[in-house]
Amino acid sequence: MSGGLYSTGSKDFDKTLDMSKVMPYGDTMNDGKVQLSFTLPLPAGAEATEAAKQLIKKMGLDNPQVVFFKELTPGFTFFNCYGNCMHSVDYTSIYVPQVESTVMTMEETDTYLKEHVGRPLVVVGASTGTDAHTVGIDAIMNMKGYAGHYGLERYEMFDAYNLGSQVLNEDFIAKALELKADALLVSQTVTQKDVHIKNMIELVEMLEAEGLRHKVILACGGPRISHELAKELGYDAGFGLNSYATDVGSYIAQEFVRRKEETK
Ligand code: B12
Repeated sequence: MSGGLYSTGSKDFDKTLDMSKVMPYGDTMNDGKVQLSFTLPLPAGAEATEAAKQLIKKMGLDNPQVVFFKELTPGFTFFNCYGNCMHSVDYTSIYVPQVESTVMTMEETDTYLKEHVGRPLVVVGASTGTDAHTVGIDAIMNMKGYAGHYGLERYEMFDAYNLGSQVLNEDFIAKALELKADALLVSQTVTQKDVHIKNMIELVEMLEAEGLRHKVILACGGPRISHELAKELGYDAGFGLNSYATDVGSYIAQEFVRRKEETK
């Protein structure tokens, strides 16, 4: 994955920057400037502006400034503001578990699979349970792709099946068995009342009961999914915001080969 610890372009800009005390950047290094916006149930005017400033101070920000306000509808005023956040974070102590694979292009993944596996891998994906959001799984799987990244259906060395949304775990597993899936991709968008957690755990339990869990690469994704959460729930990998077919395609290919080598 891109970025990561000590990927610090800002160090080139300011060689004296202390990465153990990172503060927001506005106009000058370490000025602590943050922008925030909110609506107060007050009519526009000097008193409402003062109320906004007092609120910003109570949030712990120094030097509150209202740079824009507009009464949206009588009695409700929207504010754009600045303030200085004088806290800092220690970037050098941050560790975020991430999927361990090297991101390859579609062509590189196809070549890698031709060389190391010699047959297309079967990938079955769906937005499962009650989740009706299809755009995320489509972004990963659809032929036409998303944001300049072709989906897995476009890859020569993946046989990709997108089952769509609201696919029950039992139907998902039945299809995986029928198609002899090498990898399963679960998309979860709605997280209200932790519905995604229950659904994702249920799938793992059902796969275990069928004796299938260790036979497939099980990955999940969605706007509130992290690799850490995925691992906690019994998945092999998790992909969050701004992930693309190249990320998960590379991961599946490399993980499949890793397991193949391990069982030799
Ligand atoms: C479009 C949309 C809908 C459409 C969905 C249509 C469709 N065909 O998909 C409709 C109108 C049906 C809908 C319904 C609902 N929605 Co809605 N919806 C959205 C919206 C506006 C956009 C989602 C989207 O398409 N994102 C674009 C895609 C590309 O991003 P993505 O899903 O994050 O996918 C990327 C990554 O996460 C990752 N990824 C995703 N899946 C996977 C899977 C794998 C394997 C991998 C590797 C990666 C991966 O890769 C993708 C590309 O980078 C969001 C708000 C928002 N702006 O995000 C709300 C939102 C998701 N919806 C929400 C809600 C609450 C609902 C409803 C419950 C509303 C209601 N009360 O009825 C219903 C739920 C219906 C249901 N049963 O699921 C909330 C969810 C809040 C939460 N934390 O749970 C949101 C955040 C809106 C909000 N702010 O309240 N919704």
